[in-house]
Amino acid sequence: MVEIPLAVHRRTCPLCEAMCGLKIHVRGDEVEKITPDADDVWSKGHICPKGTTLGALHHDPDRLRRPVVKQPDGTFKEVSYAEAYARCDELLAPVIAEHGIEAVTAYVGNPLAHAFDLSRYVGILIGMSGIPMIYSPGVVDQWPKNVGAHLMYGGMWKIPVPDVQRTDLFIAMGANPQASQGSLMACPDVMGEISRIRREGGRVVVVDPRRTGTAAKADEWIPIVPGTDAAFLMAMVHVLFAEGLVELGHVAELVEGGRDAVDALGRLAGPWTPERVAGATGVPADRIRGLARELATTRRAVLYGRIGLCNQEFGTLASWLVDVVNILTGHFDVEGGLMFPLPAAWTVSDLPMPGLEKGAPNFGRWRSRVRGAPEVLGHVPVSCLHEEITTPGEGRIRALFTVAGNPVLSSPEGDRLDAALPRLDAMISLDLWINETTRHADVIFPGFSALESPHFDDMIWMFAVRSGAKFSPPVFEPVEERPGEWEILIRLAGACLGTPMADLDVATIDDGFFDVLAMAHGVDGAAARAHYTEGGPMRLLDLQIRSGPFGDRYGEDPDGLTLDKVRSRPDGIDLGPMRPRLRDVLDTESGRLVLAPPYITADLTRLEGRLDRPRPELVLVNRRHLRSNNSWLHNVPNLVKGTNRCTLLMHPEDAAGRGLADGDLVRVTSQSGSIEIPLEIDDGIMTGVVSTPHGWGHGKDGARLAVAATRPGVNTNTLSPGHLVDVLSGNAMVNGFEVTVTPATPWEPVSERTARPGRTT
Ligand SMILES: Nc1nc2c(c(=O)[nH]1)N[C@H]1C(S)=C(S)[C@@H](COP(=O)(O)OP(=O)(O)OC[C@H]3O[C@@H](n4cnc5c(=O)[nH]c(N)nc54)[C@H](O)[C@@H]3O)O[C@H]1N2
Ligand SMILES: Nc1nc2c(c(=O)[nH]1)N[C@H]1C(S)=C(S)[C@@H](COP(=O)(O)OP(=O)(O)OC[C@H]3O[C@@H](n4cnc5c(=O)[nH]c(N)nc54)[C@H](O)[C@@H]3O)O[C@H]1N2
Ligand code: SF4
Ligand SMILES: [Mo]
Repeated sequence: MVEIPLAVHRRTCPLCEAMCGLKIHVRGDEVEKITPDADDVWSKGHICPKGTTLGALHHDPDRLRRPVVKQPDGTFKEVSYAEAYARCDELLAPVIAEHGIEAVTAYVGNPLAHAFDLSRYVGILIGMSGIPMIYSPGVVDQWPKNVGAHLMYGGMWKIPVPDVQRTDLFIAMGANPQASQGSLMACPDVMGEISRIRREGGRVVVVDPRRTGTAAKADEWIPIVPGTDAAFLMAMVHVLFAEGLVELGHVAELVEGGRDAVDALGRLAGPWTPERVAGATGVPADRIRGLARELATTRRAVLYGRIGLCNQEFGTLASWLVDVVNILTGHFDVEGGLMFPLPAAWTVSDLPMPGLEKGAPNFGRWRSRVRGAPEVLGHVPVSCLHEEITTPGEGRIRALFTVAGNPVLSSPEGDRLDAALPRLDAMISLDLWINETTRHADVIFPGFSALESPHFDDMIWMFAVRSGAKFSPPVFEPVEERPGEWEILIRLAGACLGTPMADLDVATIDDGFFDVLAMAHGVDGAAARAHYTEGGPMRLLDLQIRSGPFGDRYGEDPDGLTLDKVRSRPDGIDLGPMRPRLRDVLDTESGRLVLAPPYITADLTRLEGRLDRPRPELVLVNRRHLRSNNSWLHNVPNLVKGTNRCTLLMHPEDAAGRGLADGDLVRVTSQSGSIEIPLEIDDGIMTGVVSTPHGWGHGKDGARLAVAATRPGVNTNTLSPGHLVDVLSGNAMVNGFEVTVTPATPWEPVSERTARPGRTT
């Protein structure tokens, strides 16, 4: 027998911001194993359990390989692309003819940030089709940071990141890199950096209602009452001014309004003494003072805030204050502090959003039809989507595109969206699986598996602690010749304009898109196109690299980067650590940093109201786990085996007070809904706080996720009240809302200890 030779491919894992280099060991068509690539210039051998599952994802029999169309009996049938296109035309035409493009919207999900074809070409779907607005999980994630960046630095994606590799004091609030591997802070092996900081005599502090995996490896855990971080940080600002610790360094000369603006902020912080906030935050006044002093007097130090500070009642205030505290203590735009990364390939997201190019917050330019929610940076809360589908009247949403998303599980009130989706006249999805959301689609177009796709991280380098570039060619050719998702996106845009999908001249539109993006970066598109024999995402990526900050500008700088050069270095190219570049970054109307945008500081009045509000007996916060990725890795046997991770964490005192025991099935109820979930007693969570993971709630009829269905878990977003948002950004407050916990269904023995899958009601 002839032995099939082993091939080892090097590529970057697309699953999270750590961008780990992997070695894919392939024999024939089979992935034998996946190991870390120790030579990867960026990750140097770091990897997590998810990275080793790209083979399982590729081989997953449930993964779609061909388009599917919903049949009258509700099942899906595999069809040719031509048939799928025809069905889309048939579905979209009457909706648009009768109700206009206003009746069409799209939901674009998280994997876009990791997939350069999707994220770039979704711009065509949105821009060309005339769809007036779209929905995304950005408002259950980082919208507060976008608002702050827009107002302070003049661009919603100008988000500074902690230089964690060169700092000696790392204070993390509302972030758990032990699970998430870092967020809006792309760094390989954040936990390794945390060990390094401590080994070298520095300190790591975690401010979180839960003693997370990160807190367990830190020097100190400061428990904080959910939703009170802004008050905690205002008190830190107070201390900095009161004790003469304000020192902005070189940033001082770039602040709009200069010293007066800084002084005005000091006056604003006057009433916010640590004593005043101690009760509400649960953090002793001395500890707030101590931390402010420590941050101010440590030369290389940084305060980092992430999703726990965004997905909460005062998301924008809290996120803004993280930047402010770093700025006031001289830890901004300097080594070891908060800095602005420099990606080698610019991204589409750095283009100004129409209508928001510069100037004052022209938010609230329109409102959602049903709830009247004001638009912020083009978005309204994603929880509006279900009512926009179900509420009759002019402007009702009748057709929906979903691109790489699962809003039934990931959006607040996802259960209501689940009930609303069957009311659509047309639903067309791009996804690799029939998930809880796409099961409602009329047509699903499959993407390629990660191992069938070329890869270059799109937005992630915008948040990377070092500049660099890595390109991974596909490991496998797709079994059949089929169009990339970018092409489907273009064809769908055409269909919205009345051109049958099959007839659309994709190449011409692609050329036009290329030219527009080239022009925005000072390149003559037509001349640049002469360099290529083929269009599509690879051509665009080359443009982005060549006209980027390290690029060769099509020959002007022969030493500059091109995609070919990046490709010739399969272990990646390191382009060095972050450098101070605030002056280049600032793009506000005055060209200066706006320290205290009035739009944001106006919300301090609301925060004051929070201080005296009685604390509910129990509030809910969310968590992530290393072996999970939002909603979509639960079909991988290796990632879901072992103990059930979809549990409610509760402090032993809270459990005892309710007569609950570990493993009991409990009912959690909020003002929005209720779920049943097994209880896990844990002294690592504050009293008065319980925690659930999101992304569970599988096992729904019609979804095709056989493994996930055996361990479905429950959907925590059934509990998330859609109307609870951070008012400045519209970002969902999925953390810190009140819940009650009682024994579940009385007809079941509550003391039974087996972890049972939960149920949604
Ligand atoms: N309660 C609560 N809710 C939350 C959060 C929370 O902390 N708490 N977190 C929020 C956050 S931060 C996020 S980002 C969202 C995530 O919300 P979503 O983006 O809606 O959900 P995902 O689970 O990431 O679903 C991604 C889908 O994309 C598909 N996919 C993967 N790769 C590709 C590809 O290459 N092409 C295509 N077409 N599809 C692909 C997967 O199969 C999966 O179905 O959830 C949010 N929801
Ligand atoms: N393994 C894994 N990795 C992931 C993901 C995943 O699902 N699984 N998702 C990816 C995505 S899309 C994102 S956006 C990132 C998110 O990455 P992170 O921001 O690190 O998110 P989490 O791990 O959820 O940690 C959030 C922490 O905030 C705490 N928290 C909740 N409410 C509050 C509060 O009011 N104040 C404070 N101070 N803390 C609070 C929670 O207890 C939790 O420990 O992770 C990414 N990486
Ligand atoms: S940490 Fe895990 S999921 Fe993230 S890039 Fe690395 S291997 Fe992939
Ligand atoms: Mo996210």
